Amino acid sequence: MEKRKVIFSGMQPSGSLTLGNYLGALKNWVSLQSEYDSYYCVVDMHAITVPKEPKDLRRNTLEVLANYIAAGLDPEQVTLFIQSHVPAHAELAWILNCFSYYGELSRMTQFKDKSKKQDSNAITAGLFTYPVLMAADILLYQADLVPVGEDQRQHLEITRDIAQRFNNRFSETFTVPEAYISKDVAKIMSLQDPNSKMSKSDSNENAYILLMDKPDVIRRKFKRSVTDSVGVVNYTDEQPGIKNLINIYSKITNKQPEEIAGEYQGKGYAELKEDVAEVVIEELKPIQEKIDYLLKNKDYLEKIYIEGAQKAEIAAQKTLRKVKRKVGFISR
Ligand code: AQP
Repeated sequence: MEKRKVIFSGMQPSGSLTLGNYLGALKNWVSLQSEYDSYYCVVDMHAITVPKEPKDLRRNTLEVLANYIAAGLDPEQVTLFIQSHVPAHAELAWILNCFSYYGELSRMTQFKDKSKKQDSNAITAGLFTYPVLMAADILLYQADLVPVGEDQRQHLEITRDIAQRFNNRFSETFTVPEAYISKDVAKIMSLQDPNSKMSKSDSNENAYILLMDKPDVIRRKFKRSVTDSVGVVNYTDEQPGIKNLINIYSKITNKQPEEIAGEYQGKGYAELKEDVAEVVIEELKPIQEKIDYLLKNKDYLEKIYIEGAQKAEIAAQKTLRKVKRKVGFISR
């Protein structure tokens, strides 16, 4: 029997998941789960690269796991686990740090964006080497495909570079992974600044919709979303706020963006905002019911992440042993 291809991806519990995380990545994960051997991780070690309250991290970690399952990931089919439960991630990251360069890490857009938001004395080495930890996450499982949003493309490129460099220096060790980015609308933008992406760690909570937001909150956030003064609904880069609303509508209803724009000719922005809010509320309703249920059943979540880590550990150790041998570490 032909070996199934491997998928790895993860999200940071740097907050609760947003509509951007869901439409840009999680929905894809769900649609791929039956075809691939899949590992989906809650990357808590990435979440401490910027300051994070321990109690929030604990809460968000379980929330993200619950969000994964509620959105449709089936723990019977995929391996769901928490990154810090599999120490091989940290071990491989250290080794790969020694095969990654200051120059290439300095060029990472996410590092530049996130470090701008911190006091320069508060930018951690962890934030700088974040892409190396991400490379370790992916390469440990010999992933063929990594389903992510468009914003992560650059991190996937550096992962491929590091893998190729290691393979060339020693011998074939890592599978060189491909990014799997859904072709239609891979990036959802902030509702307050449609030129930057929607992020769960945005300091302005009106900038994002959380999967757990109540209907009234969703309506209010869309109502306040930043648009423009043109006054006509067009699907164009000149009107990024309106374009983003249409993209959200399109991603959920599967209607073409141009068709949606056509339906709003002669109508105001308020109507578009209200309708987008309603389709989002409908889409999230069954997910929210499931999240509520899961968060009240912590024993079940615990069972999932313990079993998931046991399975992940086996695959991760296999790669790590090979890597350690190749770099010249003595086994005990
Ligand atoms: N706005 C977005 N549109 C499309 N896809 C998105 N993703 C994130 N934001 C959008 C995708 O979701 C996954 C989550 O990745 P992550 O949690 O590891 O980090 P991130 O990309 O940095 O996500 P956030 O929400 O912006 O987190 P913070 O605020 O902590 O930085 C990835 O697949 C990403 O592409």
